Amino acid sequence: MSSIEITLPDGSKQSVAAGTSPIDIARSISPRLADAAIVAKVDGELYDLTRPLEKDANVQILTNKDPEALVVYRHSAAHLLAAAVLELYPETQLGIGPPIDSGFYYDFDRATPFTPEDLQKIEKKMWEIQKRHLPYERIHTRKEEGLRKYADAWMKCQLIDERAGEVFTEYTLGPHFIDFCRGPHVPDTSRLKAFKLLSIAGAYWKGDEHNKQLQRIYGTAFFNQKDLEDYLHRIEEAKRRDHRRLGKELELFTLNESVGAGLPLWLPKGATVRRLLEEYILERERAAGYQHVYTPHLAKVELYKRSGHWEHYQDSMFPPMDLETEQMVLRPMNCPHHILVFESSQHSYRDLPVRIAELGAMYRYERSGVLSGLSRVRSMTLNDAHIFCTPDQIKEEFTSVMKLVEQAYRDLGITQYRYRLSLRDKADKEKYVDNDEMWELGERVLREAMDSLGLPYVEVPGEAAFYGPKLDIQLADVMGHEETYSTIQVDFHLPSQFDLHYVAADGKEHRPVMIHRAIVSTMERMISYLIELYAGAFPLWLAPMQAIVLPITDRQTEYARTVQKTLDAAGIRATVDERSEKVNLKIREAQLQKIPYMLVVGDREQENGQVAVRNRKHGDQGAKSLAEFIAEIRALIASKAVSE
Ligand code: TSB
Ligand code: ZN
Repeated sequence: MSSIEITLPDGSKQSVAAGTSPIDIARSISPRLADAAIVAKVDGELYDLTRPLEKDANVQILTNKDPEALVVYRHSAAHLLAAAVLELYPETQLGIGPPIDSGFYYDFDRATPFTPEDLQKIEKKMWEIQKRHLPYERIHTRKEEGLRKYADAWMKCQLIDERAGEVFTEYTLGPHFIDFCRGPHVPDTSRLKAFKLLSIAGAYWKGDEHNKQLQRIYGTAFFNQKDLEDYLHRIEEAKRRDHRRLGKELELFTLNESVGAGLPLWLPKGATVRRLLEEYILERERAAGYQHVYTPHLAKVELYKRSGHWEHYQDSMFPPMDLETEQMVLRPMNCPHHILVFESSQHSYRDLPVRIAELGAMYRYERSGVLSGLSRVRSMTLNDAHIFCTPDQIKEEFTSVMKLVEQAYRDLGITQYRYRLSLRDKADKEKYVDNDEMWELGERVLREAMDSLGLPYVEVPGEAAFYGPKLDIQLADVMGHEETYSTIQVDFHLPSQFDLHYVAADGKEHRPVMIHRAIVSTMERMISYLIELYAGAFPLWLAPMQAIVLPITDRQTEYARTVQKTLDAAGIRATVDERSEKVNLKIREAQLQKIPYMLVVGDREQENGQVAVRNRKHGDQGAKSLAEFIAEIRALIASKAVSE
């Protein structure tokens, strides 16, 4: 028998008989490795552990340490799901069943809808099959034979017809299951140690709404029970914190079909939180030397042709409105307007940096599939500013913007974030302005600024703005999904498009640099984050309602109103629950509304000018004079304490 040479990742070589499989090689290295092995990588391609090797190759054994192995593992779990479904409901036809980021799914065509009880039954059957140690067997089938064999299986036939070569591979699992599949898979079902079915949804065949609707069963799988439980816990937590749900429950915002997708309506309580955030950031900016302006939400198309938005950013813009003599367009960014503000007067080097700021409303045509509550919308208000400065002022400006960001995050209680240096994709001449020199300069400036602050960052190509690189600050939600919030962008392009200049010390005209920056992102995105961060229980200083007065009986209603008025006069947002309900019920409801302080007032409190204080987190705090309570809570508000 001929022999072949296997090269292992450490560079060592083995001579083995042709037809040896990766699992044999794993065994020869160590039995432990063979036990932990999930799949192999042969010359860069994923291989079943049992697939014979026919020629010299680089072989790597992947275990539960490799993310690529998890994908294979989940794909195998999807097959296990389908095998269980076929055993229970043999009339079912199979669609596709791939691994996905969060686990796997399988699409089924079956006249009777699956119920949640069916899901339990299927999962039980999966465990039964798992215990049978059934192998995932790879077989080769000729295309014509496949089409004949599967004449009754309409989806499989279509797939084979469209995708199969002369000969294609199939995988079997037990007597009932066989699927058109490229693989690879784990060697047998006993490898699958932790999985769970999660939900049932409708899905169109090939994602096309003109096609038949199938039933999609979602599940997830992990290498061990602990990882699975952590994940399930995170999903529960994500549901509990979901800002779309809490936004409704706490009456913060609403979305209405009559207005349109991605166009939120801020309800009074949400509007209060937003106004507090706006006032907060405006004050910080004012103190940091920003000048605030107001500019219109639309402009002539020509303005965006000049800026480059029309050429590079049109996909994200609403189409223009045709007027009699001109075309207007909703602005997707505020930069061109701020440039015109800068340009409205002459500037000498002594004026620089000029910092033009606005809570700027902007409109982006985000595709309907990506819209989500407040976090990705079509109408939004950005805490925006454009700094016009000399090249040697960039670093200092960058640093003070960073300080503003850090201060704001401290005050908002945001502690988990990552820095991303977002660069252009050099090959993409359509999305990014074509000017190598300018890009290299911008990137260098940002790198230097970050390095001198000693901050860690990851560089990601293809995420820059069309006009320049950005330093983005990324926050993750409970599921680990990251979005950009704060951003600082260096731009040499727009100043030249608008032929901006200032008079320098040498008496000549020089071109300023622009820094685009947003500290707390859009009000929409930041508030979606804060809702989830605090699960709706906003820190005292941001809470739409800070205290609620709860009279025990109608006898104290008058006193309760006086308490509320006194709080109001002290700048504390308070209300009275005047309903003739039991005080315990009122407390429960106030608790659900996540109001930081409940002030219970009965005869005794009324006589002594007191309130019995209950905190939403710590419960009963005892009776206090109203004046004492006010002094305490005002101190907490002023300190922007994030947990009272
Ligand atoms: C900072 N011209 C710059 C500005 O001067 C600009 O608009 N940059 S941006 O395109 O990156 O947008 C700024 C921030 O707005 C993003 O970092 C992101 O946090 C937020 N944002 C962008 N699109 C949306 C959206 N569809 N919904 C909610 N917030 C968004
Ligand atoms: Zn801008």
